[in-house]
Amino acid sequence: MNHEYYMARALQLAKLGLYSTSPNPRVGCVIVREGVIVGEGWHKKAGGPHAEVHALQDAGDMAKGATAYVTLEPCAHTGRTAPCAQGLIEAGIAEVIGATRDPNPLVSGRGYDMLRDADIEVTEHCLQAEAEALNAGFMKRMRTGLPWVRVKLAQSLDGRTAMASGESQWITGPAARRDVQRLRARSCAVITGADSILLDNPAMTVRPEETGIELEEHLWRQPLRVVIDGRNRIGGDAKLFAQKGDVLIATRKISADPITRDEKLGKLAYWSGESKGKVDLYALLQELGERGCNEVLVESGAALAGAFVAAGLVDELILYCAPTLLGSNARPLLSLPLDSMKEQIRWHWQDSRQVGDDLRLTLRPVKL
Ligand code: AOF
Ligand code: ZN
Repeated sequence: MNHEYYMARALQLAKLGLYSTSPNPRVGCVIVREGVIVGEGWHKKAGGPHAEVHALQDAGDMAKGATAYVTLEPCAHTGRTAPCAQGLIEAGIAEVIGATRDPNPLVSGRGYDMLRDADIEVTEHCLQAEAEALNAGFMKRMRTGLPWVRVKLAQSLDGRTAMASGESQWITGPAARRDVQRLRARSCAVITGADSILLDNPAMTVRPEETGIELEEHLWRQPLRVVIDGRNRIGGDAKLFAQKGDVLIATRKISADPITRDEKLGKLAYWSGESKGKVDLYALLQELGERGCNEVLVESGAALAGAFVAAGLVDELILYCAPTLLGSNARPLLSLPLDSMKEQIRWHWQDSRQVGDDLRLTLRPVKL
C-alpha cells in the first residue's frame, strides 16, 4: 500500500474532530507495521491527549519499528500535554510520514527536527493540500493572527434575501438550515449584526439534535456569539442572552448603561473598536484570533455581510440558493454600492452541490 492510502485514513480520523478540537487543530494518526494498521488515534478536545498519544496507546508494543502517519507535524513543545515527537521516539517508531508542518511558532519544524535527530526517517507533504484544507482556520490564525472568515448567505433564484419589509422566513428549506447548523457547530464564533437581532431575534445557538452530527455528549460546545452593535441598540431581552453560551458585543464605544446578564448561562463581554465611524471589523477579527478562534461564521444581513466583503476580509462565501423568485422589490444579497465594471468583486467556484431543494455554492475570492 502507498503512503496516501494510510494518510487518507489518518485524515478521516482527524475529521472526527471537526466539531470539537478548537482552538486546537484537527489531527489524526495511524500506526502501520508490515502493511497492517496497528494503531489509530485522533485529537478530540483541547487539553486532552493529542492524536499520536491515542494511536501509540492503541498500538502498544506493536509501535516498535512501525511507521506513523500524522496529518500534522508532531508537536515538540510541552503544552497542556507532553511533546508528541518525544512520544513517537520513545515508542520506537522507525519512520514518520507527515502531511503538513505545524505553523504554531512553538512547533514549526522543530517536531520534524526532533524526529530526524533521533534517526527517524521523516517524509513530509503527503496529502498536504487535503490536510491544510481541514485546518484552514488554524493554519490562517497561526500565520496571520486572524481567523478563517466564512460568510453564509441565503438567496432566492433572483438574488434576493428578504422582502422589503425584512420578512425572510423561510427562503431555504430544512436541509439547508440543518447544513447551516453544521457550519455553526464547526465554528468558534458566529457573528451577526444588531439589525438581525432586532429583526429576527435569533438564538444563534447550535442545536445538536438538528445537526445530524454524532458526537459524545461532552464534546459539544457552543460557538461564541458575537453581535456587532456599533450604536448599542440591542436590549438585554434579546433571545440570544436567554440561551446557553458566551456572548461578545462588539461596539464603537461601550455604552454607559451596558447590558447585564445572568452569567449562569454564559459570559457577556464587551469589546470596542472604531474605524471610520463603524465598528472596526479587522480589529474585531484580530481580537477573535487572540481568543483562539480558528473559524468564524458571519450570519448577518446585507449591510454587515457587504462590509466584510468590501473590506476584503472574507475567505469563503457559502451561498444557499433557493428555487424561488422574490421579485424586484425584495432586498439584495449584499449592500455593496459599486458603479463600474472595474470595481466588480470576482470569486471562483470552490464547490457546488444540491442540499435538499436548494443549491449550496461555495466560493473563494479571486486573489489579485
Ligand atoms: C500534535 N498532535 O493531535 C495536536 C497538535 O495545548 P496543547 O498541549 O494541546 O498543544 C496545542 C498545540 O499542539 C496546537 O496549537 C498545535 O500546535 C499542536 N496540536 N499537535 O502533535 C495533535 N492537536
Ligand atoms: Zn502533540
